[in-house]
Amino acid sequence: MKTTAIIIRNTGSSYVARDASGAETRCLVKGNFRIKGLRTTNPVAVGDHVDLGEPGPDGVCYITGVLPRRNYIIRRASNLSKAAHIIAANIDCAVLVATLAHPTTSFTFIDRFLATAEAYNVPALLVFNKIDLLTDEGDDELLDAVEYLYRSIGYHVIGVSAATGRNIDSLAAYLKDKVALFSGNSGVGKTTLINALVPGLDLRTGDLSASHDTGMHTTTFSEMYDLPGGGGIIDTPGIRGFGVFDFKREEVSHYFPEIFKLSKNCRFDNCTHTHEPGCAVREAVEEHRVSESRYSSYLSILEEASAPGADKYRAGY
Ligand SMILES: Nc1nc2c(ncn2[C@@H]2O[C@H](COP(=O)(O)OP(=O)(O)O)[C@@H](O)[C@H]2O)c(=O)[nH]1
Ligand SMILES: [Mg+2]
Ligand SMILES: [Zn+2]
Repeated sequence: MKTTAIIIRNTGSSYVARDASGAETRCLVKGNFRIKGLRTTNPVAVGDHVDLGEPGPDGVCYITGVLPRRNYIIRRASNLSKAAHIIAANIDCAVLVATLAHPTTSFTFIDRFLATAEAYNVPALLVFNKIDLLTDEGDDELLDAVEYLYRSIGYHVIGVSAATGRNIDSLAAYLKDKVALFSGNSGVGKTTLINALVPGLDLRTGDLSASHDTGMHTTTFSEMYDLPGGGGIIDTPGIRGFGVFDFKREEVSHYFPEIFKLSKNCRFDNCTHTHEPGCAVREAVEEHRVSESRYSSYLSILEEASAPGADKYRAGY
């Protein structure tokens, strides 16, 4: 008999899958489930729906097939490698945990995350944590302005405090029945938030050793935690960003929704919104209808996309 299950943990050589009854089984990969055109170091990832064969005498099953993925997020297997590592598959929501202070998340980092989510076609959620620390003069206005900026573009934004519990209920309501991937710089409170959302979990927080690695060479593996009301959170310890997506120069503007909308009014079809006459985007930046920080994030991704060799990961998309 064949069983379908979801991969909830990847421990390197083996996986843990959970079936519809909630039973967890350790399993191994049999065969090769490569994504066409993409060299990956792992054939199966957390979030994958898989077919399992009969368990052997030791209780271990073989994964005999991977169901088609709705989407997946990858990172480079290592800095120098051309191979990719699949971080997670079948994600409903990409959550960026950011902070306006202690530490400060840069707008470039936020915008790069949002553009990457657009490129992967995964809905994004912006969570500003540690709002209990916004006590300086002007802090409330800053939070309001940032929430207004991203909401006006169409993103969902929630300000929370994992420490005091403020707005954790709205976050839990939003995440209900979704599979959400949590990303963000170390120290922003991802683990504390996951603990607040999954009662009884008690993961270790404030781990300084993890904050020193770049996420490129670590052997930490993704794991999915069940939300009590349905759905799950995928935590990717040691991975700060949210996958890699190598943007094609002419497509960068497609991943900035407010810029993309305006670009229809540019004089030239192939306007890069950098120097061309009759550019509706630059006009909107000058008139403060597009935020300068968003425009400068756009320019920085555009510049990177124009660098030689920028397209070497695109084959699999
Ligand atoms: N004041 C305050 N501190 C927080 C909050 N959330 C997390 N922290 C603290 O921030 C530090 C880093 O949290 P952690 O969850 O380990 O961050 P991670 O690296 O993103 O997983 C810890 O000392 C937490 O206690 C919050 O909402 N308010
Ligand atoms: Mg953590
Ligand atoms: Zn333009």
